[in-house]
Amino acid sequence: MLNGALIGCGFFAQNQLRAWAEAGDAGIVALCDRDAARLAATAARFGIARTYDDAAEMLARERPDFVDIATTVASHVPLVTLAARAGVPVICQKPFTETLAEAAELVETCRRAGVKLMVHENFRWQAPIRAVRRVLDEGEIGQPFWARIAFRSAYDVYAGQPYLAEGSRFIIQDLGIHLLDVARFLFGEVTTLAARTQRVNPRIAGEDVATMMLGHAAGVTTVVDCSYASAQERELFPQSLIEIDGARGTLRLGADYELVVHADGATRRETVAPDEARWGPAPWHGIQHSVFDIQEHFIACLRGGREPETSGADNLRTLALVEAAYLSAQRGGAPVDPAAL
Ligand code: NAD
Ligand code: 89Y
Repeated sequence: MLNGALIGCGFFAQNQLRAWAEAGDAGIVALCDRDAARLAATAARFGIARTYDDAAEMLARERPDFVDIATTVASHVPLVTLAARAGVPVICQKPFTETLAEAAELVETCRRAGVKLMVHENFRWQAPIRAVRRVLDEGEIGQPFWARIAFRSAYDVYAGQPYLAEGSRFIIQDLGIHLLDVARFLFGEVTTLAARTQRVNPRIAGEDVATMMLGHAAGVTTVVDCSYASAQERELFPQSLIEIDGARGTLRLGADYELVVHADGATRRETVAPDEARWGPAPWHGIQHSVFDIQEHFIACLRGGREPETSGADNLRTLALVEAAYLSAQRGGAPVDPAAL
C-alpha cells in the first residue's frame, strides 16, 4: 500500500479524494489546508484523521510515499519545490505554473532531486477521448488531416470556482489547456498556433471565449474552440466534442458521448459514456472517472519506475501552447511557434 498526503482541500480535491478512496493499493493518509474549516470538513468526509495546516510540517512528519497537490496555481512553485526537497514523488494540479520559465525550473528541480513529477492533466484520460485515440491508432479513418475539438457551454463554473472570474487569464489557462493537451495527445506536437480571444461576460476579468488554430508537425490542422458564454438548448458541460476527417473517412464524437465512425462507405455507432451509476453525480461523472484513471496511472508509474504520460517535462509542451495562444491573441491572431517560446 502506498501512503499519500494531499495538500489543498478545496473544490476539486473532493473528486481526487473520492478517487483515492476507491484505489486498490494506494490512498491518502494525511491532509493539509490553511483553511481550518475546509480541512476539518474534508477530513470528516473521508475519514482521514491526520491533518495539518502547514505542508512542510506534514511532509516532515508523515514521510509519505507521494504527495498530491490540489491547490490553485499560485502555490504550485513553493509546494512542488518543497516536495522535491523532501524527496517525495509529486502530482500537481493543472495549470502547473503561471509561466513556462517557472515550469521548466520545477521540472529541473524534480529531475535533480530524482523525484517523479506528474501534472494532473486528466482530460486525455476521459473514456471518450481514449476511444477516439483507439480509432486513430487502429487506422480506421486513415491518416487524419483536419480536426476540431470543441467545448462550448454556459455552465456556471464561477459558483464552485469563484477565482475563475478574477484572473486576467481565464478560459485558455483553465480549460483550453486541457483541450490543447488533448490535441497533442491525438495528433502530436504543434508547430504553429494562431488564436483569438473574447470576453462576453462583463462580470469576469479574463477571456471566456477562445478560438485557436493549430498546425501539427504531422500535418493535421486542428481547430480548438472553447466558450463559457454559449447558452444552448442543451447544456453539455463538461463534454468535449470532437470531429476528425481522415483519408479513409471521418470520426465524430457528438453529444452524450456518441461516437460515429464513417469509413470506406460504412458507418458504425458506439456510446462511449462514462458509467453514471459508478462515477456520478452528473455532470461531473464525465470528469470523475478520468481522475481515478490518471491517479491509477501515477501509482502504476511509481511502482513500475516509468515516466507518467503527463510528466512535468511533457506538460512543458502543453504550457507552451497556452503561452502561444495568449501571445497570438495579443498580436491580433498572428501565428506563433510554441517551440520558440
Ligand atoms: P480551491 O480554491 O477550491 O481549493 C484550493 C485549496 O487549497 C483551498 O482550500 C486553499 O485554502 C488551499 N491552499 C492553497 N494554498 C495552500 C497551501 N500553500 N497550503 C495548504 N493549503 C493551501 O481550488 P479548486 O477549485 O479546488 O482548484 C484547485 C486546482 O484544481 C486548480 O489549479 C484548478 O485549475 C484545478 N482543477 C482541475 C480540474 C480538472 O478537471 N483537472 C477541475 C477543477 C479544478
Ligand atoms: O477548472 C476546470 C477544469 O479543469 O475542468 C473544468 C473546470 O472545472 C472549469 O472550467
